[in-house]
Amino acid sequence: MGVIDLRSDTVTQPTAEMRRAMATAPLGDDVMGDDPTVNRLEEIAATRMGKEASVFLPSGTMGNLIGIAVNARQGEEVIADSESHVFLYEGAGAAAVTGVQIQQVATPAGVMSPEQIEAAIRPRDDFHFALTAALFLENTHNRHGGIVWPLDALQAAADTAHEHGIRVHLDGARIFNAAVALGIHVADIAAPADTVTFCISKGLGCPAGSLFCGTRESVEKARRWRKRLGGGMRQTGVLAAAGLVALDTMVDRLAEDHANARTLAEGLAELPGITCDLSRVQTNLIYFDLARISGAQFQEACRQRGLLGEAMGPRRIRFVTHDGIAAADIQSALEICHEVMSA
Ligand code: TLP
Repeated sequence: MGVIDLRSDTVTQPTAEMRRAMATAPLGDDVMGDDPTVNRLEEIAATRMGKEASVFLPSGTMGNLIGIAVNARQGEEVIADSESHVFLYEGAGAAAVTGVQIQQVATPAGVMSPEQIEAAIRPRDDFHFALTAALFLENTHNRHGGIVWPLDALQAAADTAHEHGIRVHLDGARIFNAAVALGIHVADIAAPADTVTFCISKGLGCPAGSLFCGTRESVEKARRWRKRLGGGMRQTGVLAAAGLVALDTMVDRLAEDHANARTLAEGLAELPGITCDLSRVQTNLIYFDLARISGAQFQEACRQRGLLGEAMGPRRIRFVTHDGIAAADIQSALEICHEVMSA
């Protein structure tokens, strides 16, 4: 029996069509601007996001770091959710590389209100404070359960920042999941933000890559930062080719991942010793809490039975659905979890 890997949507394998495109893509030296496949992906990504330009990056982490570097200067501050990826999971890049401080704002469910943003903005006329340069938002919000920002809340948050002369960066690692969940165009979600990054290496199934999108000026700055960070790659059309296929063929099918996640979450919520807030299961992530055993014990007991998940806290587990997971796998996963919780 094969392993059911629900650790992340980053474990997805490129599809046969991607592999064919990767094998035959026209290539060039992208640092010189010569890779036609990268250039095409950057053009299409920018259009999809409704922005002037975009630049292809190795990872979402670099995208967020560049989001900080482009939107804030050394000694300034950005506001971000206390559960955000940029704050928790990026090796303190903001502090270590850009000299920018992150002010954390705790939100009940991943959606920051205009009042919270206003309260977090530092007074400009008092030199005790760092200058607030940017607001970082995450959609879908990973640690808050893959929740989708309601569009009006996103707009209100960005409006509040802009009214105070503060820029907005959107970590849209899973922005296509948000668009599919809301049934709207992805550009409508990107619109309130000045800069946005999205990943092709997660639910869209590519081996690697993220795109940073914004005005031509922001993207030019981003290109300089990419080089500085050692992210200037050469014949990267091999990766961009997969991205082009992903944008054509892998977006609509995210609805399947969402349906599988829903089935899985509903089944988990019925198991003894498991609590799962179903209201937060809006896309392909499922977080749940364990009453009797630790996350590490649960993870190990599942692993021994061929089911992989991630412990995200002492008693918290995350499962992620993706292209490599079929409806039948969801039933098998539920049987394994039932067995583990009954043992
Ligand atoms: N998230 C990964 C882990 O790092 C936790 C995952 O498995 O979910 N923004 C968000 C919202 C993300 O979830 C991630 C990756 C990133 C940025 C970083 O992307 P990469 O992994 O390409 O650097």
